[in-house]
Amino acid sequence: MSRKAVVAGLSFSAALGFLCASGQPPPAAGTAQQRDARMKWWREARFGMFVHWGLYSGLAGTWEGKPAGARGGMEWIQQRVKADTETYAKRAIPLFRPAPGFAREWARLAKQAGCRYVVVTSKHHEGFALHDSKAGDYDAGSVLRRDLLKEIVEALRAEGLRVGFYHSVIDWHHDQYEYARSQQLPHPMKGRPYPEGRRDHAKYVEYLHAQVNELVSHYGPVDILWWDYSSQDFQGQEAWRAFDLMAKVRARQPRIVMNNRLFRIPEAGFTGMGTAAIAPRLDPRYGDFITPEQHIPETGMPGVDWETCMTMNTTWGYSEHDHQWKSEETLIRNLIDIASKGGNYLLNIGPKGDGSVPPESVRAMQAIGAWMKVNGESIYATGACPLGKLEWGRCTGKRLAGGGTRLYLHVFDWPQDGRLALPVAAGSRAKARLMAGGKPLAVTSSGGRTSIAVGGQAPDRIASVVELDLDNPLQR
Ligand code: FHN
Repeated sequence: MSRKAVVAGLSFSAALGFLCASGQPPPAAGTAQQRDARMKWWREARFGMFVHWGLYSGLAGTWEGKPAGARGGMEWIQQRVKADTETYAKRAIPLFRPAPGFAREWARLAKQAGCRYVVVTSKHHEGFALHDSKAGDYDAGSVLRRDLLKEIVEALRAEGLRVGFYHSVIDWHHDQYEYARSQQLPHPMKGRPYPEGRRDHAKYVEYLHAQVNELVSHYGPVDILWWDYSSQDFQGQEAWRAFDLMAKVRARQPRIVMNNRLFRIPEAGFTGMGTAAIAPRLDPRYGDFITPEQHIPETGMPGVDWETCMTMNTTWGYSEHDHQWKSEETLIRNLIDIASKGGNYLLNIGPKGDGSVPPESVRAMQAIGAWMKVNGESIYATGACPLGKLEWGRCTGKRLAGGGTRLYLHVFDWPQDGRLALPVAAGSRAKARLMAGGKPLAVTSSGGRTSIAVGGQAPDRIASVVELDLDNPLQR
């Protein structure tokens, strides 16, 4: 453990002192109005790009010439092969060779896809940091003499994208991280004695706080901190001094949005350890949004901000063996389904060791972008569908000036008879049009049901959008 790490850590802690001596959750950061103001851009954004990129990307799911697995997270390859950090680093570092300009390719792709924000792994579980850190020596600055995170942030801002850092609190490199304190969190050395004989987790937590301080102090305005992840048996203030960490981050970045993964309790939106173990609740003292992973909740969660994160194949980090790509139809309909339930979609790419993006991911993001170019207004700044379940597709909505409602009807299954049925009375002055091209459509309403004459031909094979303006708030 280098001396500079302790010094860096202490200066950050001293700046704000010890905030939660009792370990009790501090009061929520700000009023509900202040939180709504902070969250406004995030709630309107609806669509972000996740990027998993680290030393594992150069290994590409291969270890000693063989696939380390056919599916699932290859960013976990160190744990899958049970490699100690020295062995892992020796094999992985020579394969991690970011090409000049890699970050501009990511930023252009995210923009082209219609993403409003990008969340990049500043450090994943392997412990290798992408920034030039003074708190340790397992980082891009120390190893590659580059600040890769600076290159990424500059490229994202050049495209007008919001910047998010995914930061792993789990660390498979640090020699003070006490992996034996959790039976549920993964570690390549789990079950084996500490190589050093004993460890002092408090020193790891100082290092964690020091590196996070670097991230929120030296890279300009940071829009999102995406923590990852805690367990029921090791979480929060005990594991990470979580309340202090959040308070320090908010002190440096008052407008930042943070997720719920410094904790793993029901009040923070978790019912257990599985990625689907989500509770539709969140006390703002534990974060700003909850994080369903690799699945879309059945229904929306009124009053709870949520974001589904998802891979395009089955792995977050790049694997040359994983060809189980989701179709463009699935990805576009996922985005629509999530928006119709009032959530955000954080869709992942896993660039290779040189930073290049797998062509399958490029094609998928470009297809989403082509759909969003025509129909993005039906996703951005919309709210959950007020109509309940619809057999033919989904819907999103927004309030119109003057008190009316605009519904965006996303038709997956185009009606054979050319008439789109809605289980609601649209009112006599309702107006409808096709989003693609703007062709006006006839609307008839009777007995609490509405029919829109959409014609025989669907404008889009994946999802066609019909815009329906109602003079007043929806009559159910
Ligand atoms: O273990 C990580 C995993 O590698 C990946 O980063 C996902 C993304 O949400 N988070 C953890 C699993 O929940």
